[in-house]
Amino acid sequence: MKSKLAFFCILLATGVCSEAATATASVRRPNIVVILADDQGWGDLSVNGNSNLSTPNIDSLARTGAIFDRFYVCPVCSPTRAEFFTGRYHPRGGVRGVSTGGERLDLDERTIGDTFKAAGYATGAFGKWHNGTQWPYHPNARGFDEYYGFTSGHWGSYFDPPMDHNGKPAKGKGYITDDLTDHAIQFIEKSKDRPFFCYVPYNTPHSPMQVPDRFYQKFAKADLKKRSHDAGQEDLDFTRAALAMCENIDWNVGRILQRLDELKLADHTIVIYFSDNGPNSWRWNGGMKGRKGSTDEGGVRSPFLIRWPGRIPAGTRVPQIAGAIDLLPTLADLAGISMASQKPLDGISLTPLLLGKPIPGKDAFRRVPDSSPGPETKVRDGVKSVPTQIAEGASHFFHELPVVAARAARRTGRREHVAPRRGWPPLRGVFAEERLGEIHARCRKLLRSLIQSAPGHLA
Ligand SMILES: [Ca+2]
Repeated sequence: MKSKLAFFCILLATGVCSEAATATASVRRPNIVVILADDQGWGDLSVNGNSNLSTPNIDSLARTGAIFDRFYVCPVCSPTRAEFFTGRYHPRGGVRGVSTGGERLDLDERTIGDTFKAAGYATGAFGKWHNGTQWPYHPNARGFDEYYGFTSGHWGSYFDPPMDHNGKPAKGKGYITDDLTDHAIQFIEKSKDRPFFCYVPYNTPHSPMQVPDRFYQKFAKADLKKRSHDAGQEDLDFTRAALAMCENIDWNVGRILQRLDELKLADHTIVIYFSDNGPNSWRWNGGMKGRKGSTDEGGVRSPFLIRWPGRIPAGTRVPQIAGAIDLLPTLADLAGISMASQKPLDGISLTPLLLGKPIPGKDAFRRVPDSSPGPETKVRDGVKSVPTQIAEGASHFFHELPVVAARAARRTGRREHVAPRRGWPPLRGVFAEERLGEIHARCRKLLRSLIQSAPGHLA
């Protein structure tokens, strides 16, 4: 009897083991490739209507996956990257600018690299980092096993430049985006037998406007049909170089997609493409007001394309508003993994939109880092949900809070002043901290009261 029981147990155990093995095999996580351009505007792609250039490889992501009409990022580099990394508005993580330490992401924040690394992914980043240079802000300390690129906000030369390879000096080879792509492809090749997260933050068409001749030749004397809505402000030579750099990016995106095909990884890989802010010059951008550095539409609206063959229906067009804060929750959701951070998120998973289902009230909240409140502060679309979010505890919106609170009060017909008209900002020193706390407490109290008394306005 004992031997029969033992035999049964062995069979059971074997069955359980094989089931577990099957389950493991069947739930293989998708690979992720995130390609981020630097200073490329919404209008710098042929898929968005720019007939000055041709970007067939990037455009193909829309044809074989989804394209978003209204995807929002920040007006400048580091804040967008911080929001992509954390799924949280950039001030929460201490990112308030692009230099003098304002670009550093607080060390108690966990990045998207941390999340995917904790889930067993091989993680690599290849390009411009711009969220802190020295350890422990270095990419290798923020969830990325491998890093090749430069950690500052811009670089002086794009041909054979000095580079950082896992914290050690290295010599770049050839044109920088080609070199970054070579390293990204090598990472994909060596990681192909396990799930990988490959982040490719290109540093073009950010200045200096250097591009290989073979890409520039097409534009050197080109008669550009699509011009900035204010043609007098456009520097055509700058535009020509930017367009050539965008075609170079497209060529490199094509190399990545082709290698995924050759390795038979395309069907198991989610590919994302977006930019970190609006265009870095006046050039055609769909007639939108504003450019890089501005919270106007042209400064913060980015291309966004995502492909996952067989999962996201080909040719999907998403009209709803979305932003870089949504990418961490979206990718974690699509991959079926948990997030490394327990901090509250500002972004939400876009999975329902990608699968053709609507999601309720979505907002985007944008400001220029280090700017004063007032005309620069923009709250679009789901404006209703922003006061709720702030009332519930976001404490970093120092300057915006009184603006948002007063605006919310006006919408419900109440005239309330929550901050002094003069002396705000700046408030400095210990006294200022006390005043900030007092003012914020008043704002939160007002917002909570508005939410309770007028839920239709502030749901
Ligand atoms: Ca940028």
